[in-house]
Amino acid sequence: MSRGLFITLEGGEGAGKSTNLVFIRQWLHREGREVVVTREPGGTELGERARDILLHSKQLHISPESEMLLMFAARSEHIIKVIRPALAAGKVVLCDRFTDATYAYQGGGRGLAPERIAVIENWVQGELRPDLTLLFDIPVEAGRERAGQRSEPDRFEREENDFFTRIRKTYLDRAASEPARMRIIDASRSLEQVERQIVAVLQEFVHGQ
Ligand code: T5A
Repeated sequence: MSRGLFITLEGGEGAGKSTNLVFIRQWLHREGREVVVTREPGGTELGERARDILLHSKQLHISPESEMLLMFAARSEHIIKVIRPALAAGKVVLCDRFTDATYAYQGGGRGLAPERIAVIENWVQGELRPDLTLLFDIPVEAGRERAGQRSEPDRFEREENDFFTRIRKTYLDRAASEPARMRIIDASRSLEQVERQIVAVLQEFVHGQ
């Protein structure tokens, strides 16, 4: 049986995570891997309900602390019911956002100290960390323009550019401090060029296992 692999996709708004998730799933399938595609917040019934509160309760003021704890409550359920069982069965878990998003959004964006996030991370996740994280990086304005061409903005998408600039910086700082796990994809390029970068990283990673 293959070893389970935990791959996460991260990045600011409109960076192209959801678009490229399909491409990555297909690539892994061709490599003969069974893939579980999931997302955060979400991935379980509780997680999807928490997602609804977090993204769509536009009139509700949620403190940064409560926002972080709700993300981790959803994550705890997700880890117990979806992520750990799939990894134990030798599958690849491909997750649209995970804890790097908490450091970026609740840490960088909302101003919570990373040390406080780390306490909850260790408590909820134990030793579980992604094996590989693809960080889709794009300048804030360009990402927001792409995202804005779609539907009504959610609770996060209503924030100012400064909020997203801090998020981008936090992501890039984390990638610089963990270059083996977190690989930066230049998401401002054409879809074809983005796919080429993804394949280069996946080939190196999957064939290196
Ligand atoms: N959150 C999440 C936290 O605050 N803390 C946490 O701990 C977690 C887990 C989740 C929100 O929750 C927050 C972060 C988020 O605000 P989400 O829907 O998962 O929300 O995340 P979003 O970033 O809002 O998702 P988006 O759909 O906006 O971004 P994507 O998935 O990165 O972008 P995508 O693929 O939908 O692409 C956007 C548009 O660009 C086009 C696509 O066709 C699409 O129209 N596009 C391109 N166009 C040209 N060239 C390319 N290379 C393109 N790639 C994509």
